[in-house]
Amino acid sequence: MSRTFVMIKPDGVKRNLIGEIVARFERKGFKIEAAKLMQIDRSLAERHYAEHKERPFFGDLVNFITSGPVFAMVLEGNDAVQNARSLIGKTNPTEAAPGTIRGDYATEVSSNIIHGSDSDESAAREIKLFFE
Ligand code: 3AN
Repeated sequence: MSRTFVMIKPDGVKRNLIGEIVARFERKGFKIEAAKLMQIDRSLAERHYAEHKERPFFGDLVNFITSGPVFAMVLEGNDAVQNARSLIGKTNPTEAAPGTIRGDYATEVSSNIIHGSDSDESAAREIKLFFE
């Protein structure tokens, strides 16, 4: 068993998709270890997205993720990082397969509904950032 960090972004919360999305993870077999609705401040946003600091979309990304509440979760399951990313789908919703969360609910990369850690190291870092 391992853990991953998953966060429903402000667009997903505004569209009332929390229940729908949580249900998909539960049906897949994940256990919810922790969860909270919270407002991200700029300092936390900049630390969370530190790896994208030099990218042209960094400012928009920080503005977007701080634009309203997010729903942050720690999920536990087999190969948690990879299994969660399979449910989430590709970063660009245009390329995300139907049946995935981004494939079913999003149309553009700048508001793609949900975040999931991309490695065990990122998961540990992000869980610490949001839940300690
Ligand atoms: P993922 O969230 O699938 O791991 P990353 O880590 O490459 O994808 O990107 C982090 C976030 O940055 C994405 N969830 C998306 O919201 C945003 N993003 C990535 N690429 C772009 C882009 N070309 N234009 C705007 N936003 C982007």
